[in-house]
Amino acid sequence: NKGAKRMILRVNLTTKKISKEPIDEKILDQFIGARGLAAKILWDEVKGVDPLSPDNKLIIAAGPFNGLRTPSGGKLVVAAKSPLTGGYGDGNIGTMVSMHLRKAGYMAIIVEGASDRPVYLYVDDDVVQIMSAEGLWGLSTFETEKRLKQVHGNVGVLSIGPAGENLVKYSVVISQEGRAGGRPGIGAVMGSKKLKAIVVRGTKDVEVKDRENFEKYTREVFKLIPTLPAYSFWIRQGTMATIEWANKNRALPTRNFSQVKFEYARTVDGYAMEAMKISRRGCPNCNMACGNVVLDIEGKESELDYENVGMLGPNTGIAFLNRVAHINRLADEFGVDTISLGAVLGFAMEAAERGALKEAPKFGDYEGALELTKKIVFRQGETGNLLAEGVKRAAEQLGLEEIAMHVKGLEVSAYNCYIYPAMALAYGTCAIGAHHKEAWVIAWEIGSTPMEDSSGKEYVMNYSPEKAKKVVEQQRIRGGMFEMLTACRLPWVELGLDLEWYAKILSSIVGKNYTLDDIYIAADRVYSLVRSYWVREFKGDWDRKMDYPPKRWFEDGVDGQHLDPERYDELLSEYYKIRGWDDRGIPTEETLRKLGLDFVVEDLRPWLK
Ligand code: PTT
Ligand code: SF4
Repeated sequence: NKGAKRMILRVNLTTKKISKEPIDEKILDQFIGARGLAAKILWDEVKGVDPLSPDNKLIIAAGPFNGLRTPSGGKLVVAAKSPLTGGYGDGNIGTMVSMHLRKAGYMAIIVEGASDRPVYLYVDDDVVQIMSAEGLWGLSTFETEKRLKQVHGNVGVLSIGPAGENLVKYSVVISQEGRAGGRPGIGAVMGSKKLKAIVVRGTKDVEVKDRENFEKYTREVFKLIPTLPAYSFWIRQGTMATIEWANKNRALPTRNFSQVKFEYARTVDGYAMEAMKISRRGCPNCNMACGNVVLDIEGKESELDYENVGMLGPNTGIAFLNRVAHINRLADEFGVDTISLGAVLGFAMEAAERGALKEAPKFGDYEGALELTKKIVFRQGETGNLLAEGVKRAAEQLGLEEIAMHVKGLEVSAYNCYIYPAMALAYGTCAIGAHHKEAWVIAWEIGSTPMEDSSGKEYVMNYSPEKAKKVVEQQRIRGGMFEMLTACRLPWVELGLDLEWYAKILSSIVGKNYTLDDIYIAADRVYSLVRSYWVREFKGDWDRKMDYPPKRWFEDGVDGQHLDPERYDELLSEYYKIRGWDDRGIPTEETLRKLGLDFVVEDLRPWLK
């Protein structure tokens, strides 16, 4: 097959203009791909706009690992200015689109403007068309993908469901009935453009500069993965093993994070899942597939992960996996983020308990949670409409900020951090708001840092500067390397695959020698660019409090223990120092120039010290 080019595909849904632009190779040198590319495009092109207006842009960005048979390299970044947070927003999704996009000859798609009628984008190698989606609007993501595959055959599909159509601020993009991406409302950005789906077929060969070494390294890694010691348990439980672990370590979000252990954890943990499991699914090119499929209470398939279950189960007080699995399946069909949905439901339940919200169920009320989920997705009534805005806005309106579990507007994922300052810092400084994806330091924090026992209390952890260092270190790998390549980080996180493999494979693809340190410098560049984006979009309203975890972790507690605000603040200063950011968390001019981000300086000038 002909070689695939590396173009940017630009589609304007207002004017219907479609154009293809060669990618600037210097940008790939500096930013490697995917998240790096998306951050650069957003910086250059999306400035000061309303995230749900036609001026926002949806970026679908691939990296050098995509389109090739790279280990667990079937991931893709979806990004935009976030309607949930108002800052940089992206997500990572396992999908065949990652393969097809590169094989069709594109590194990224930029969708701008907005259509006045529902449409989908169809990319078939060089042929690109905007097609009517009148008959698809209102359908679930599963039905949408099924119909599009009936029409177009062997393609990759990204789609939104009713949540994205109704502009639910935490709606996501779904692919392959159980893969989701774009927690900060990337689904709503598609909805605002009346873009129901993106369908891609690519048939060309993606260039590899050093084919011999590429084949050698990837063959070795694929062979190595099933031999790693953690593999056999991983394919049994996948991320679901974390329920038991988080419960034991007092980190399980329970009843809107007010508790750290769930008395019914056994009914929703990895063993409960194993008893119900009917099959395993995965992302493209993965030989350690972790998508555990069970049947829900209605006998329908549902693919479970730790975050989904932790947030829709313990955090809402709902026991029994078949019920949690049903809400999880609905979330995928509707295209709404399970983490934020679980956080919103838990918040609403506590608000009801406090008498601030009338139409909300009690903790543990499965039927009530189901009904409320539908109200949110379809924005029915005052309560549904309010909760569709996310925890931050709902809490502001109800005067309940002390129980609102979010950072920068993005709901906290499933780690409860009253006694875990490093993990709290990871949430505080994550590039998109409270997500564990950038630095999952809690396992390290529990396993390898000394307990502080001066008060005689067993569970108080320390605030050593090592923790800030560890957060940055993990951000470089997880939020940096894996998001730029794009490849799944789980072979490394869960099985301990040596990171050197990634540098070797990358070098063989691009024909330039990359060390891990080279990749980490690019990661630092992306972090400072993304931080600059937040500062620019928030204008004068930026300060270090934006990097604080939720208030609740400073106030309530585990056996009376909670985070200490002063010591957290010191840890944050340490983090800023390592990053080369000033005491407000803004990159200094020196840091920007050192990282080759000179183009940022003028825009950021009003806020530079
Ligand atoms: C990710 C976030 C996560 S992180 C989970 S479960 W996790 C939730 N999954 C959702 C879902 O499912 N349905 C839904 N409607 N909403 C959901 N929201 C939540 O989204 C996912 C895996 C997992 S399972 C994790 S940790 C790893 N994440 C990776 C990442 O971020 N980057 C990377 N390079 N590799 C990763 N590997 C793992 O991928 P967001 P997926 Mg995801 C159904 O989307 O926005 O990044 O938030 O992609 O293909 O579903 O794989 O215990
Ligand atoms: Fe996808 Fe799981 Fe494989 Fe990662 S380990 S690529 S999330 S199936």
